[in-house]
Amino acid sequence: MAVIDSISLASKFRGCLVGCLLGDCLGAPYEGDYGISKSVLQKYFEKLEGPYFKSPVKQYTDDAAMTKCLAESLIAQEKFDALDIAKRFVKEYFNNPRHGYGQQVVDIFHKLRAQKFEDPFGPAKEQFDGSGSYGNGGAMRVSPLALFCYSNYEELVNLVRRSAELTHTHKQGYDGTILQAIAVHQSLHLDPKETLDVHNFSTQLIQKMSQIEKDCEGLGLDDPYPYQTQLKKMQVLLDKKEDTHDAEVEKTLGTSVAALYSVPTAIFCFLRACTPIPEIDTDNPFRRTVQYAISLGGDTDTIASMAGAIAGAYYGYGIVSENLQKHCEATEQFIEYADKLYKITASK
Ligand code: RVK
Ligand code: MG
Ligand code: MG
Repeated sequence: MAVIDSISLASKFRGCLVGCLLGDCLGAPYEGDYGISKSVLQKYFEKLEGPYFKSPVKQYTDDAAMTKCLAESLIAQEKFDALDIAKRFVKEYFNNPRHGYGQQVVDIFHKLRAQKFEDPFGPAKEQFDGSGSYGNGGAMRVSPLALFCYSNYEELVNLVRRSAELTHTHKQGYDGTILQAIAVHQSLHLDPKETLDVHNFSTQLIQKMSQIEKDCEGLGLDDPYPYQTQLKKMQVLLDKKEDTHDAEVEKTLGTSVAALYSVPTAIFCFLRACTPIPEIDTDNPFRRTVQYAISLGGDTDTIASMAGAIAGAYYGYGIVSENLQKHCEATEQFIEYADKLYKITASK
């Protein structure tokens, strides 16, 4: 297994899952807000970061709850087992239905339980009159699978799509999940001690998505390549000399629960935050990523969680402030998942 020169891969695995959890926990209080004041957010982070830990601990939402299910299944089965994952989603939901799940996805959990898991992929196909969900629920939970498939890109693409299809059968739903997983995967393979080539990172994503989106060629769709379109818009924003206003980011990339208007936004947050951002006062690019993602408003828990997972996979666990971690419910549990997934992946 390849080892990143200056940082251990085990640290990157931890960074990814802790980043995912932290973005969810810290972003959740702002979910659905718009025009969030940068100075209020600065104070929020300063208070959380210390120097001393002060309670309360922030609760996670559906994003981390479903990530947990996926991690636990991969660890228990040591393989991708769709039926086992579906059962864990359902059990987790009925144990704690108040985790702020997407409005429609809960129908699937009820149907899966009613049909006794006869066809784990069946109920998702019936969502939205058969068109399937294009929400970001597949993408928000995918990190453990990106870790599990560290050494096998082909397997990653195939398994990630199947993992999404348990709840999201709309092409934009599962392609957004694939894009998020590819972004995490690319981050895992890069050395954070070398300067991040932002343009190359996004160009590689566009190239990979051209393979994923090619099955819509010739179907007469308005835009058969929606993710490539969004990623190209993202590149234009990143290449701009002057600073991009938040309103322009929100208008161009989006901050909604739709995967198409949130996954590229999360990737943008990671890439933009590797250099300083006005009104975000921190030297720590991981914290900057999460703080910036929340500042854009809208689906803050999910965008911060996805951006946090990509950033954590790039920088590694050592960059994540201890006090920020202490403010998140289940940090220890997520570290344990990362370590177990690393062991499984390293032995494959
Ligand atoms: C609340 C029309 C569609 C659609 C389609 C819209 C949590 C619906 C997490 C739906 C995440 C919403 C988020 C979410 C994750 C999707 N036609 N509208 N074909 N497909 N929508 O229910 O797991 O926060 O308005 O499948 O993807 O923190 O209610 O759930 O932010 O997207 O929810 O889609 O949601 P769902 P999800
Ligand atoms: Mg949530
Ligand atoms: Mg959300």
